[in-house]
Amino acid sequence: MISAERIPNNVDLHLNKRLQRALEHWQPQYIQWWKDMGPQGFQEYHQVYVRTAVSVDPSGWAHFEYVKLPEYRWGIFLADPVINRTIGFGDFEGQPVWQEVPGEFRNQLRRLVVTQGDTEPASVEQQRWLGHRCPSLYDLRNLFQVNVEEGRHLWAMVYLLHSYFGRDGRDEAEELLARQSGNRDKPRILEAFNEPIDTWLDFFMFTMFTDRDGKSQLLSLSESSLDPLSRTTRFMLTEEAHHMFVGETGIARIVDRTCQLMKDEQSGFSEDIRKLGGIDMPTIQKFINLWFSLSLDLHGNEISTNAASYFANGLKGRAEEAKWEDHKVADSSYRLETVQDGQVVKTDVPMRNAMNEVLRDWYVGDCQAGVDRWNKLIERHGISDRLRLPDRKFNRGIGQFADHHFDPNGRMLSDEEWKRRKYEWLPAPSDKEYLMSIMNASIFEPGRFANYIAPPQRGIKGKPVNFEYVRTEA
Ligand code: BYC
Repeated sequence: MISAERIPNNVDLHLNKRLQRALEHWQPQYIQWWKDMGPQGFQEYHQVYVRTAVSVDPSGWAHFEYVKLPEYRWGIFLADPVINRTIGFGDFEGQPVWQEVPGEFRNQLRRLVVTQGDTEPASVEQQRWLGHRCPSLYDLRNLFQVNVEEGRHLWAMVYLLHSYFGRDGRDEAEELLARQSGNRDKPRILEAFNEPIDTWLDFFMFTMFTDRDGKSQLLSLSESSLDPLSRTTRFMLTEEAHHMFVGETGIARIVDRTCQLMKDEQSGFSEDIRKLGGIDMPTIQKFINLWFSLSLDLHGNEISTNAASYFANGLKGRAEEAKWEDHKVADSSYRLETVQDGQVVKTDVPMRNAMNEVLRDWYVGDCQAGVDRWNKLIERHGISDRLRLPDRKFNRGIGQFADHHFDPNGRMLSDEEWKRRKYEWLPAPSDKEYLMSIMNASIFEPGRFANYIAPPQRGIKGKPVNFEYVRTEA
């Protein structure tokens, strides 16, 4: 049933017959998709202590209750309008923002909305088996919270498709449920969203690094001249923050536990940690290398005419556009690395063509701040190991470096050396096997945590750490 009660919203859904009709058709398909492709084994008999957004103000936002996952109330929210908002960058700077899609930019905008929308269900699909290996009820609940919010982000993009893109938009909304992560014939659009997320180390790295690409992209879309896109993505950013919290603190808790085990062992050698059932630092580093490099790819090619045209037309800006001085960026250039004749060289390109790289700069800085916080924790334990981000050229599948190999220091390697050494830097099948062996069962006892991860410092919404965050029905 399509009702404001079932679908919390601030878009006057009760008055909008066209949107109601479109959703009446789409929503049952969505629920079917959620049951088939969402969290496996936790749909029928489990209740999860989740937050549901019921309005955009902080009080409506912090509404917590036990919910059966398929009964979650996925809503449609736009951040409050900015009165007299004008276009903030590009060739139309200073003109009023658009409340409808201009015909000449319809294809480009649809493509951006579809690409953004495609990542949301993809991530739910990637994570659908993790519940069976959860390290605690607290973590299980966080996984499901992230999943239902990714579902809501899909709703946000489907709202835009249904409301602003007519028949094509309705077709695209259906396609978003038809593509599947990792499916050979109908894969998800962006590559990182076809990678398996088999272990909780992958999950925390994904929410740290890939959700942070979500943050960069949503920040840049929230600058858009298309006001409904800007307002929708502005509200999504508030949810994204929680996903990155789950990732960053998840890794911090693993690192914390690893440090404790290193001290208990008194040898201080990370290599001994596996004997104690923990996750050694070199393994943590390999997963950083993997998920950081995959997420760098998500920013697109370093030199991109798509990016230039998105910027010129005001469709997609830079993160925190207001902090820049020049919003037209018509004449400046940007110096970046490329490969020419087998050598890495610095090249100047028109700044508009380098907008993907400019956003990547913002992203790398934000990731580095998180890694610094992990290193402070290790330092507090008095341990000398340090984690780091690999060079941007390492393990790239998209862009200027995709046809070459580099080590994490950015040194170019021959194909032969890469093949021989790649598992020094990336997870090897044996690393995955080890992780699966310590994650082979779920821990459902409130307050208990798997041996490889420390408990969090506090629970959720003032509840204790040993609260029953997921319960089976009485
Ligand atoms: N994989 O000029 P180029 C999130 C394609 S994550 C596969 O380099 P452009 C979330 C590209 O489509 C944020 N293909 O790229 C996180 C193009 O194809 P065509 C998601 C790729 O267009 C966690 C060709 O290569 N949001 O929210 O400047 C959980 C050359 O294009 C990839 C967005 O992505 C790739 N990685 O930039 C849940 C925002 N990269 O035209 C959710 C919307 C490029 O030759 N998307 N290609 O067929 C965009 O702004 C842009 O599409 C991109 C690419 C930044 C992704």
